[in-house]
Amino acid sequence: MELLTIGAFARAARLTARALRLYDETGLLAPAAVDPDSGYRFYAPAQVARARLIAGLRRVGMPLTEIKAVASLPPAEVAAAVAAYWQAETARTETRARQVALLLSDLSRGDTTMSEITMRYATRCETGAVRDTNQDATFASADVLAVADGGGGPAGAAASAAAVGALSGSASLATLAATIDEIDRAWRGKAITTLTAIVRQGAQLALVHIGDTRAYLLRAGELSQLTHDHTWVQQQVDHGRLAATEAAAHPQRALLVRALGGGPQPVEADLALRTALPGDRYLLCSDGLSAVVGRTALHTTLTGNTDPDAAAQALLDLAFEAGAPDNIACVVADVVTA
Ligand SMILES: [Mn+2]
Repeated sequence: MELLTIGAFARAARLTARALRLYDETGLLAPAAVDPDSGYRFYAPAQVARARLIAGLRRVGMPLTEIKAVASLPPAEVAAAVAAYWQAETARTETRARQVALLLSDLSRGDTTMSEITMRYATRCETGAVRDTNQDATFASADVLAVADGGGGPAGAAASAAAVGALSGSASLATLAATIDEIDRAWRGKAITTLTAIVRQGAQLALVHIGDTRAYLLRAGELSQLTHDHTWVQQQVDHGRLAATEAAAHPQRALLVRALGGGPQPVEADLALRTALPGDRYLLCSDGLSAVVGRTALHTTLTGNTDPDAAAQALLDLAFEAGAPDNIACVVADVVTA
């Protein structure tokens, strides 16, 4: 068998002489012979197939150690090994793509902590003890939390379901205003609904609010009400015409001054941008909870139940203890590190 010079072999294998020297040094492909005087490498024609395989694996980016393992397999097993390598590589790429997206999102808002966070959440949505139908709606995922309280006739239930449903899809901070506008126009003249929702992008939260559903934040042991009721009585309180205690007992306390579908003008939503901190707990609820369960009881219950599901259930139980005169919806969500 006639041996080939490194140059002739390189041409046959479509490789460079430099690559062949590297494969020799790393033990991937040893020459068939080395001239003891000149040090010239010589290859056997039968080595071309292995050299081409190594070159092909290098082109797809396989590390040298893996190439060594694949190239020493029986020829029948090589294809399956390459397929398995590519499957694993694709999964790694997808993971990296998600991490890059998170990193870019952190960088774009100047956040240097770059912690990955997520939400642990629980929801309750019940008709209560007095009403015949449930016109409240909830939705929760790691990225969207929402409660809505429909009204204005039998279509109220459909309106609240549509409002939380519109956010449940592909809600993003960029499209939030357009989504709100669409719901508002779709329901004008048909039914109205409140909406209090949080849309998360990384550690950035957008809180959007219309009506008398509420958002509360439990942070470092303190409970804050983040939303301002869009009710006629709250407006009277704001204008100094009514005391807060009178508002709570007022016969018109449920009268809304802003609601989705309320028209004729496009609705004005309150929007707040917040930062999600691990340890934060959000409560979103309808007036069926906040009107009958006082702030102190909310605070105690949220503090006393570590698990979101236990907290949501305890809040629901309190509403029932208070007679559950209205539909009750709540979402309890904890910000946690992923
Ligand atoms: Mn209600």
